Formats: sequence, C-alpha cells, structure tokens
Amino acid sequence: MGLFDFFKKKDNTQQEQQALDTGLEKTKDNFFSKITKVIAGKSTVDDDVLDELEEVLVTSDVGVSTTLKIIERIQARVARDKYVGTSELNTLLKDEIQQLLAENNSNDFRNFEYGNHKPYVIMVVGVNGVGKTTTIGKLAHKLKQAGNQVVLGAADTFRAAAVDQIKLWGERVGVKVVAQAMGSDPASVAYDTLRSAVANGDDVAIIDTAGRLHNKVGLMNELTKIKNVMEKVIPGAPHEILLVLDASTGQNAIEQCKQFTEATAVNALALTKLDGTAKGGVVIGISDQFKIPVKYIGVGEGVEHLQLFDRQAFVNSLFKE
Ligand SMILES: Nc1nc2c(ncn2[C@@H]2O[C@H](COP(=O)(O)OP(=O)(O)OP(=O)(O)O)[C@@H](O)[C@H]2O)c(=O)[nH]1
Ligand SMILES: [Mg+2]
Repeated sequence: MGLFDFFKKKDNTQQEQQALDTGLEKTKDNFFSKITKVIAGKSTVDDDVLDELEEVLVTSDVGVSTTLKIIERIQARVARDKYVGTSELNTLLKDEIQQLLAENNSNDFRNFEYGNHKPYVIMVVGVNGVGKTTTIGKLAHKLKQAGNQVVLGAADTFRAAAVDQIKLWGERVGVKVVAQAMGSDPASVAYDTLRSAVANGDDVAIIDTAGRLHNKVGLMNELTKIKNVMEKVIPGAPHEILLVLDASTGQNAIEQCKQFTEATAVNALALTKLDGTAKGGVVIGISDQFKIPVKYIGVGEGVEHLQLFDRQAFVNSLFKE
C-alpha cells in the first residue's frame, strides 16, 4: 500500500474504532449526562428543551455558531414533525450533526487532492505543547507501516530537548531524522531535510517546528522563511502546512485556529488529546466552522493513537450507546 492508498483508506479498522470509542469516553459521559438532565421528566422536545440543549452544546465546546446552526435545524424538524418525543432527541441530534458536517466538503479529506508529490512535504506548526512532535512521530509510524519511506526534520532547534525528542521518535518508529545542533537556523535544517529526501528518494518529509504564538511577529516570519527555503529545494513545498491544536483547550483551540490560519497558509488540522478531555465537542465546531480540513486526531499518547479524521466514524462513536 502506497501513500495515496493510505490516505484514501475508507474505513476505520476495529482497533481504531475501539481507540476512538475509548478516547471519546469523557466527552460522551459529559455530553450525555447533561442531555439526560435536560430531558428528565419531559416527554416532548419543546422550546425549553431546545434552550437547554443549546446550553449543553455550548458548554460541551461545540462553539456558539455551530450550536446555533444545530439548534435551528432541530427547531425546523420539530416544527415540521409537530410532535417529537424526547426519546428521539439523541437520534435527531446525531442526524443533524452528521448532516451539518457532511455539508462542509473541505472536511472530506478522502477526496482531497494530494497530487503526485514525491516527496510529499509536511510542515507542522502550532503553539507550545499542543502535541506537534508527538503527532509527527505517530504519523511517521503510520506512513511507514503503509510502506512509505519517511524522513523527519528537527527544525525545532529552540531547545536541545526538542532535537533529542524527535530523534527518539525516529529511533522508535525506525525513520531517519535530519538534525543540526540546538540553536542552529531552523530554515537550514528544513533545507538539509528536503535535500536529503530528494537524494534518497523518500516518499514523505515531515518538518517539526518550535511552538510559537500567532502574535509573535518575529517567530511567524521565521515560519515564512522556513517555508520559502523548502520551496527553493522543491517547488510547491511544503504541500501540507499542518496546524496542531490541543482539543483539551476547548474554545482556545478554536481561537488559535482562527488566528493561526489568518497568519499562515495552514491547509490541514490535527486535533490532539481527545482522550482525557470532556471537550471533544470542539472537533464538531472546528470541522463545521473552518474551511480547512481536520485531517488527523490524536486519541492517546501511544504510537498507534493517531487517526485520520473520519466525520462519520467520529459522530457514530460519540453517539454509540
Ligand atoms: N493523551 C494524549 N497526549 C498527547 C497526545 N498528543 C500529544 N500528547 C502529549 O502532549 C505532550 C506534549 O507533546 P509534544 O509533542 O511534545 O508537543 P509539542 O507541540 O511538540 O510541544 P513543543 O515542541 O514544546 O511546542 C506530550 O506529553 C505528549 O505525550 C494525545 O493525542 N493524547
Ligand atoms: Mg515539539
């Protein structure tokens, strides 16, 4: 199986489904315990129920604008069907969320054009500690398992530990890491990595970068510089600028997404740390609100805990009894 087959893979394996179900447990518990309270003692979905449902969605980090869309749709359904019992609320909600996410075509990465790039170059960006380096390690593993030759670039030269961390991932998953000393120019590391990728005929090159805030102009300019250097080695590179967001930060993740996508040419998103948070609803908000696809989700710290985002599987898992 080559890179493109990997990206076109249609269904989650049973193992992935299980990891997703486990990863979403806290979000589910939080969500459904709130819904149960909303419908307690009520038989029909009326305005009161809808008001409370709105609050549940907002406090589950779905985000205000996405929540309003969902509520409007349910309102329309209730008006049309005259009588909707509260026992049907979960199914109704699931349907409407699934429909809403299906309308945003950009989210369907299975139809996303990857083109015929060799090496396919991914630059990974985001604020500090969101899981960039870990996501790179996991992604490298997945790509390698799918039969690809992968190289990693240690362009986070800000901390000595960052270079060691990615080298460790390289050893762990058995892929090459191109690195220089701590404090060296990250653009130079990116340059070396792509040169090496071309020389070795690698299929994928993934470049790590130091965590940075969108409003630090100097650091954002540094990203542009890294990007421009890559473009010189391989016209059109980086093909993917992947913004990593920590789902457990809820609304902050939405805010970071807004600001980062305005500041750089991000064209893919990864949402990490879905396990261990009750704020998984943020995935629904982000996949609805942004025209940039959520491509990967992190559901644990382990090497096998990165998944390609599948809207259908995600919503199914969220509503699984
Ligand atoms: N539970 C869980 N932890 C994760 C996940 N992804 C990353 N982490 C953890 O988050 C922490 C930070 O991850 P890093 O990959 O070092 O984050 P980073 O964005 O590279 O951080 P900086 O390089 O300092 O900006 C580590 O302890 C990871 O194990 C995930 O999906 N689930
Ligand atoms: Mg890092």
